[in-house]
This record gives sequence, structure tokens and C-alpha cells, in this order.
Amino acid sequence: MSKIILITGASSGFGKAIAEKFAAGGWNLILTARRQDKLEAVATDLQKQFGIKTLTLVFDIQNKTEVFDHLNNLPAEWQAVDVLVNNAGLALGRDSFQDANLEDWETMIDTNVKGLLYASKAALPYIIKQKGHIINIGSTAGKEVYKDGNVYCATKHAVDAITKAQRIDLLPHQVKVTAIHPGAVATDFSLIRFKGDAEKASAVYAGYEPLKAEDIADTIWYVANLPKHVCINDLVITCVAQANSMYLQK
Ligand code: 8X3
Repeated sequence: MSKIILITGASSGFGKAIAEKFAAGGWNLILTARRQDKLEAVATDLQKQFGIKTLTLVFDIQNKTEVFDHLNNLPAEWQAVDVLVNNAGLALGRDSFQDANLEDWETMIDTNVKGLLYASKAALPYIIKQKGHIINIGSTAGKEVYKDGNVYCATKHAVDAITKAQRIDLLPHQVKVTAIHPGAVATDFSLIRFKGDAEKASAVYAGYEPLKAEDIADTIWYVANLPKHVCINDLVITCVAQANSMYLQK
């Protein structure tokens, strides 16, 4: 029987690349996102290409009721969730603490922290039953705080702490819990962070070869396909030009 992976934020970026990688490997996909048209396009394309099954769930990860309504009530044939990838997340703004926008802070906290908690909690009964695997997308920003990164860094530090907490508390259930912490990856991450300013966004990735979303998807494929007794707890991944949040050789 095909395995099932549930990916939040699956309409673009890492989420889409992860969906492609696992579809190519014959897994069935539960894909969630806010944007129905984009999500359906990803699902339809992968069904056609790889002959796998998909379930698309359209909701806002920030909305507790919507998350629980969808993820706590999966159709019977979709309940054997082997892997949950908590991928939905974003950065908004790169401003000093004194200048930053409160709404940006709230959206990042509501998505990166509360959304991850809601999705984990709602899908947990299925994951526990399956002795499955939770994979949380953190960031190098969850390992070091950098200038003007304030609340984004705080949310990713929270992902780091939540991952550790989940691993400890779920120990009796033999659930694997992994955090993947990418550095700079060329996706629309920076375009969103800089609110559509393409010049600022492309400057982030200029002058060196950043990671690609596919590099993250390959890593998750590896982590999710290890023998039953092996769990990668924590994995920091950067391109060779980057040492950590502070040191990048352009
Ligand atoms: C993405 C990496 O350096 O923009 O989480 O925080 S960074």
C-alpha cells in the first residue's frame, strides 16, 4: 500500500518541491494551502505525471477552526498519515525591533508557530496510530538571531523548541520528530518577505549559488525513508557559500 504524506503550504516553494519528490517516489499526497487554484494545479499535475492519489484541503493555517475541521476529520482512506511536513511559514519584513510592523509580527507568529501547533495537534491522532513522523521546517534563523530578524528569528527558535518538545513527549508513541533548518534557498521567500519588491528579493540570492527548493525536498525524502529505528533529530542545511545566518561568502 502506498504511503501518505501530509504537507502544509504545498502550493509553492519547498512544499511544492516536497510534493513532487514524494509523488515521484509513489507516495499519495494530502496537500494543504490557502490558494485553491495553485494547489489544485500542483495536485492535478502530479496525479497525471505519477499516477498517485491526492487530497487537497484549502484552509488558512492561521485559523484554528479551519485547521481542526480539515485535519481532524480526514476521510477514512486518508487517515493512515505516515509523515506530516509542517512547511507552511513565512517571513514578513526585515526591520529593526523599533521600526517593525506589529501586524507582520502577528502574521508570522500565527503562521509559523500557532499554525504549526494547530496542524501538529489536529493530525496527531493519525500520526500516533501510524507510528509516523513529524518533520518541522525550521531555519538557520532558528539557530542564531540576526540583525533586523527579531520576530522571524523568534518564531523559528520556537519551531526548534517545539520540535524538541514533541520528540520528548511523543517518545512513548514511537513517533519520529525531525527539524530541518535551511539557510538561504532561492524561492519566493524573499519576495514575500519584502512584500513584492523584486529588486530587494533577488539581491538576497545574488553573487553566490543558494540552495534550491529541490535540495530541501531531497533531504526530506532521505530523512523520511530511513529504517524504522533511525530518526534524524535536527539537521541544518546551507549552500556551501553560507556558514550560518551571519556568514555568507558572495
Ligand atoms: C530563511 C533563511 O537567513 O532568511 O529562513 O532567515 S534567512
